[in-house]
Amino acid sequence: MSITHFLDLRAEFRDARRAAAAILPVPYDATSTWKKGADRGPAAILEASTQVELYDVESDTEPHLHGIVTLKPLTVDGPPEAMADAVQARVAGILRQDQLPVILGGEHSVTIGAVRAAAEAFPELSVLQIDAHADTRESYEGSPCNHACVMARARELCPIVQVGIRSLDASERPHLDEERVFWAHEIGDGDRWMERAVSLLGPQVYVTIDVVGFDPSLMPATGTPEPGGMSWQQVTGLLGAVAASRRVVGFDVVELLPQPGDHACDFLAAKLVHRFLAMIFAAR
Ligand SMILES: [Mn+2]
Repeated sequence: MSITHFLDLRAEFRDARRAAAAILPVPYDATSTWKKGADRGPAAILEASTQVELYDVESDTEPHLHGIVTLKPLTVDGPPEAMADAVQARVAGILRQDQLPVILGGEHSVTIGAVRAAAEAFPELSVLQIDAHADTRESYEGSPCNHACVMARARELCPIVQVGIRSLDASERPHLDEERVFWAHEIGDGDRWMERAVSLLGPQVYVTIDVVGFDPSLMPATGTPEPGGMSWQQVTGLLGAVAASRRVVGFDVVELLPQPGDHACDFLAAKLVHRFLAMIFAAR
């Protein structure tokens, strides 16, 4: 099976031995609750990435010059626990090679293994989540590794910061550290919330971006779109502030549910990966 390389890079820029970043597609969708299809997300992002300009305007850089390798998709036929173990092993391998892991979901549960690997490699890790849902249920539909439990698992390992949140179960709220939750309805246009969010993060940061964090006017292509979400400027502004002042040790983009006939959302997700890589490399 031929694979689509992120940004359709020429061989010299996707040499595994020299790449600074490794893209790991994880087309997994077993526990999603409503609309299925997040398993088609990674392929859609890679396909759209072939149309993203290599030059990043805002940073005035070309992130692909650092080398970006696209790995073979990690496919797991099994429960989310098995998938989390498989992702953890693959991400640990990427980190051992001193590469920045970029995981393309798949449903949000793919983050669990990646955070475990990052927490093992980086003792001062924090996790920044951009999402609409708190994802802090202790267990859901019989599994502690369900997509609705991602941040409950992450907060067992390290400090977390949650941004864009606007949907959760009443039972989750008492267990949230509200100092570290940036509700969508309280995020303004200024930078103050952003500075406070970044200040709560430790020196090493793993970032998980559930595309439902964006407003559905911008990103309708996700399983449970929630109105009142974040803008492109808010999300990339926050990511830029994190990249500039913290060491980003890995990130993921999850829960894209590609819609036939709509390529804008696929492109947004691909561009988001490219922009974040540009900001991370520019800060090094
Ligand atoms: Mn989520």
